[in-house]
Amino acid sequence: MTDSFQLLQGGANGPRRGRVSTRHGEIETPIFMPVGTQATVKAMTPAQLDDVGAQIILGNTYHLNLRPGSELVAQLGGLHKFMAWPKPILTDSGGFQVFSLAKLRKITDKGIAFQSHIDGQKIFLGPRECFDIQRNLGTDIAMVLDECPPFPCDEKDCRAAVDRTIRWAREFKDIAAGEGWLDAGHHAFGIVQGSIYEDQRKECAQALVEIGFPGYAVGGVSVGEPEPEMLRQVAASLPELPADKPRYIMGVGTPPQLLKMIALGADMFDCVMPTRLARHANVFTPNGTINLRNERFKYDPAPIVEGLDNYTCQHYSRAYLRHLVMANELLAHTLLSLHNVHFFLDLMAQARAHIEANDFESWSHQWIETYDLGLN
Ligand code: PRF
Repeated sequence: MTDSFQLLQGGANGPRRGRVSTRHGEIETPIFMPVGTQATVKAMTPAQLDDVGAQIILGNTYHLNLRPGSELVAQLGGLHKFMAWPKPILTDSGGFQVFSLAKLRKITDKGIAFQSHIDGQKIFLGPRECFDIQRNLGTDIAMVLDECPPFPCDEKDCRAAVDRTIRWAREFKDIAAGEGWLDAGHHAFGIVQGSIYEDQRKECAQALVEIGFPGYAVGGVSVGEPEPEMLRQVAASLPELPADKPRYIMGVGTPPQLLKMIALGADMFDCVMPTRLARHANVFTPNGTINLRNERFKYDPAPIVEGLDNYTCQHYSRAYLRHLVMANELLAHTLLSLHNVHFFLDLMAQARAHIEANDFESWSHQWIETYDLGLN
């Protein structure tokens, strides 16, 4: 296994600067990863993603396996070529999506049997299937199959989910290592589960570290628990993970949550929030979100964010963007998604710069205060 993460600044706790090396290039951390579930970041072209500074995007094992199928993607040259995105791709393992989308699930120690939410087809996803799909896709960073318990979840059920998560992680690693896939420069990340039980999270993290992965994720957060609980679980999980490996918090979060987790030592994030909110006319500003359907933007000549260097803010008024939204024009999705994704990526670029300047804490405190005040 090649040395694929450089910790450039910081340590096991507190904000860190790092660099992840993959087969398709390097990623500067902390970083936000736009979500491209179905081999597309909704409403954006790869050229636009590149333009707003995306370094890595997410794909989904569950969706791409159902449609168009991972063998088809492999035959057409892999996911990077298929979707014309030449930079790094991370794929989620599918377990989490089975729980939120599929019908008639049955979990055993071997894996998850379920019915497709698209056509009812019966499918089985175990560590072997999960690996094969991600290998076919040609992903740079694969996620191990895990079981994310729902919130709330009692201690006993959580224990069973954690045990299976560790078991599947071990099997996944053995398969990936056995096939020379890790030696070829691909990554596989273990996922810490444990719901709100800090002792279980610690145990899970320690077991994963013993198995040994090129990176680790914290899963099972932002599943309906209050924010202080989420931060407590991230804070309980991260110190158990090696300082010299990247840490990814799955499926979060709001801009202030990202900054709070960076302060705890997190490196990578993904969330549908910027693209999903954009499709509902909600856009991000340093003073919180605004909804462009609001009448008060009807004659507003200002860009969404004054001086922000993205195509949308450089060319269009809130009044024009509001018009596109009200007329149900498709371009609204593209222009608003482009802005929101850029806003998240720009926030990460600012975070990296302030970590380097050793003033992350004061900057981030001030940033969050301004955002939460919401004086739009
Ligand atoms: N596991 C996986 N993917 C995920 C999650 C998880 O726990 C979450 C929870 N926030 C989002 N995506 N494999």
